[in-house]
Amino acid sequence: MNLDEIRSKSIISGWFSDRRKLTLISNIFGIILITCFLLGCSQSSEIDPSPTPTATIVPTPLPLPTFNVAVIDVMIHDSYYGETDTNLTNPPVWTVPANADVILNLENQGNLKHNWAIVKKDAKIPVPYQEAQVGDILLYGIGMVYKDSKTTVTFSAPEAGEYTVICTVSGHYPTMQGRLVVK
Ligand SMILES: [Cu+2]
Repeated sequence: MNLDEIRSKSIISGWFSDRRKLTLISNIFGIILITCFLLGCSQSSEIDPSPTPTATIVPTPLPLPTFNVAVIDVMIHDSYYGETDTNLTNPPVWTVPANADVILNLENQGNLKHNWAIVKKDAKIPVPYQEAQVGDILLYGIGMVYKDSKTTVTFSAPEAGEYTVICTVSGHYPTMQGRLVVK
């Protein structure tokens, strides 16, 4: 056996040896791949399709706007407020909160014109009251409500206290009156 034969034999045996190593490595790699695939499949089947959120967002409620509205409904007849002609001795009382926005609904079921006016506190009301005297003693007054008509007006409640309300049509006060109580 010459030198070249020895050299080629050792190369061939080395090549066979490398082939075995490669086969062994590829077998191990294949087993690892199959194991990973199986594990991956079994794990993926355990994934919850609807995961529970870890944090709950609680919305902060916005502050609600505050309203201070009062409604007064007044039925008007000739010539008194309410259902009975007893305003002089038993005037109707309408009560509203202080600082309220008052919605005043007036319905005239009479045949004459009437109105609804708040007299200033402690003002002296002439008896009988004449329409031309409108002005000085009045804190707030509406226009006329004519027969078979309705009107709605709004005003801000005056400061706390009790006020006399009159109809300013000549001769209707004192038989046509009421009280506005603000508290
Ligand atoms: Cu009147």
